[in-house]
Amino acid sequence: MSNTTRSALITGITGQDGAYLARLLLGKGYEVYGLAPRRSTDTSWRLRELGILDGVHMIDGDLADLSSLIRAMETSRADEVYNLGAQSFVGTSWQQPLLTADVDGTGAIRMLEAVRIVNREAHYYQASTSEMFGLIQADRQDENTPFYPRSPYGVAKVMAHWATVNYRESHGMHASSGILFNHESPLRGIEFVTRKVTHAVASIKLGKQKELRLGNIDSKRDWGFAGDYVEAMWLMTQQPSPDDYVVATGITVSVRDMCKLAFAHVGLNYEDYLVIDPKFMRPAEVDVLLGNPAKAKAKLGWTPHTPIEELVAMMVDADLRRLSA
Ligand code: NAP
Ligand code: F7E
Repeated sequence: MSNTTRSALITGITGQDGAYLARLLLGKGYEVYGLAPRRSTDTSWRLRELGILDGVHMIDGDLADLSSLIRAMETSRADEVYNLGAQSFVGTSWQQPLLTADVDGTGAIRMLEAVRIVNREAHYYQASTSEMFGLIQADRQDENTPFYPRSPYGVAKVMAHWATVNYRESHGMHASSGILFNHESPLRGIEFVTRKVTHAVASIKLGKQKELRLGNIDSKRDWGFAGDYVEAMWLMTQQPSPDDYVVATGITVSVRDMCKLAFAHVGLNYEDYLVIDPKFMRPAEVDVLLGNPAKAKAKLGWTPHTPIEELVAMMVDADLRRLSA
């Protein structure tokens, strides 16, 4: 590695955002290291799909294990650390609240400690979330809106967010928190509602599936494209000072309307296939999220480029391609 090549460590590199961020950083000439927990099956399909698996250095490690994070910092000699690793599925957080708290909450503190111990000059990004707003305390949520998390996931992420602020204020670290609203892509996990819908639409269109079972279709989300959102992460670590930023589109759409768009893209009517199944209802719901990204626009110069119609079409087309292959 030359003296001028910057190095980045990404936890959660095998996830949706990790894959897009790795591609972005490789394109900018970074040496990219990815921390990934040991699994019994191959989890690198997203990196493979983006054609970047051979370009990244994979490091065995887990947010539950501080020693592995210290080793990852030493091996990567990272100038920038992006903490994206998490148990990120809200529904599962009620089934595994302690694991979620440990990985998503305490895990962020472990990563911050590893940065502080090995190289406190490294710039740190924390993957915070609109789920922290939960039972919303303002119609449009921004950096000053109080948090009211509604799930064990949201609770754990509030802890990680405040830990990030605290390391900034206590240790003078360049630690930023990106409060990202829902962002999706063809690389989204199939358990999340957008991808569950686009996969089902493709499958129904190809005659492989008859119906789609969902829970609460009246909830509303501010949905953007993950490829746009990783740019905001990078912009945060490039700033002279660390800060917190809301990253969103400023438009909210119901699950029902998102379904309508996805089915309409292949010439079908969602009402002919949708079945409401209480199995997919949550113990406590986040009814509506709507972000105000004014600060990210003004200070980072960041704007989203992908309207929901384009995003849903991209996802349905990708699922059609995969299922036809
Ligand atoms: P994702 O696709 O679920 O990816 C999560 C990543 O974390 C995976 O690579 C996963 O590896 C890894 N991971 C899980 N447990 C771990 C552990 N104990 N130690 C280290 N890594 C672990 O999530 P995403 O959508 O890319 O989201 C990235 C981050 O942004 C997450 O922190 C998420 O909570 C947050 N976020 C996401 C959104 C969104 O809308 N996508 C919005 C706001 C914030 P395995 O696959 O092997 O488990
Ligand atoms: O649910 C409703 C569900 O699981 C969206 C994560 O990336 O974004 C994500 O969390 C909405 C909810 O995402 C089904 O009840 C209805 O109201 O796609 P989701 P999420 O919970 O908003 C935030 C910002 C994160 O940080 C998280 O990591 O859709 N819904 N029926 C359903 N949801 C799912 N998954 N499955 C259904 O059948």
